[in-house]
Amino acid sequence: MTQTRVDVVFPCLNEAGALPWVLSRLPRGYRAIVVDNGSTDGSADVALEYGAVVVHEARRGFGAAAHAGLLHSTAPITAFCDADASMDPHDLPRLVGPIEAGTDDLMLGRRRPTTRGSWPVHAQIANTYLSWRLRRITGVTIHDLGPMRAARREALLSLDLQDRRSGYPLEMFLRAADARWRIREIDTPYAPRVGRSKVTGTVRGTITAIADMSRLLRETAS
Ligand SMILES: Nc1nc2c(ncn2[C@@H]2O[C@H](COP(=O)(O)OP(=O)(O)O)[C@@H](O)[C@H]2O)c(=O)[nH]1
Ligand SMILES: [Mg+2]
Repeated sequence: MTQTRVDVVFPCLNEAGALPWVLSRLPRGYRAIVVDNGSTDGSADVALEYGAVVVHEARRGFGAAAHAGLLHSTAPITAFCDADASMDPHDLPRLVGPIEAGTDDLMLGRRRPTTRGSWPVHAQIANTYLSWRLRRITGVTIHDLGPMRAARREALLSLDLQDRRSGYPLEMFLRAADARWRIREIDTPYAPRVGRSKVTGTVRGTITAIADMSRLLRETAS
């Protein structure tokens, strides 16, 4: 049996249509941990069928799911990826390589839309503005705060992340920058998702994301 070098956490809320493609594209030595947040479309069964470990998280929220996945991971490196087929797990080794080599501590995938429909314009503008603020606050050169990431599991746990909603990716970045981690982003293709968006494609999701991130930024600035 191949040893698991990397656990890949997939927060999942009703992604049954996307999971077969996503899970069949995991590189060898990578194990999928699908964190199901009460899906009603059979996502958990599909995930099991495609060989993933399934974790059930009762508490709703992207951060609750992502963190539950981190707590369940056991491999030296934990990666994160959306379960909506917008990002390709084949790209993960380019993020994981520098972590395994010890040349970087947190690798981020900068989303590069493959077609015009990949990314709602309001989300792109919000991300560009957020990244500009983060460059000013932290001095780290980033242009996107995307969901595809990789870092060492124990290092991630030591950040003691508290957010359990949409601020989780931002809090991870801020705590890591604060701890003087070597943070680097590389380009990753971003395709139109399969199925319906839960966050930036909905008014409610967008408002929650802005509220969560603004609070974290206020706390950091003060
Ligand atoms: N477990 C869990 N996953 C979520 C939740 N909200 C979104 N997701 C998942 O997080 C990922 C990103 O959400 P998505 O709807 O694609 O957001 P978008 O990319 O901003 O449109 C997807 O894999 C979703 O299934 C949630 O509340 N709980
Ligand atoms: Mg998405």
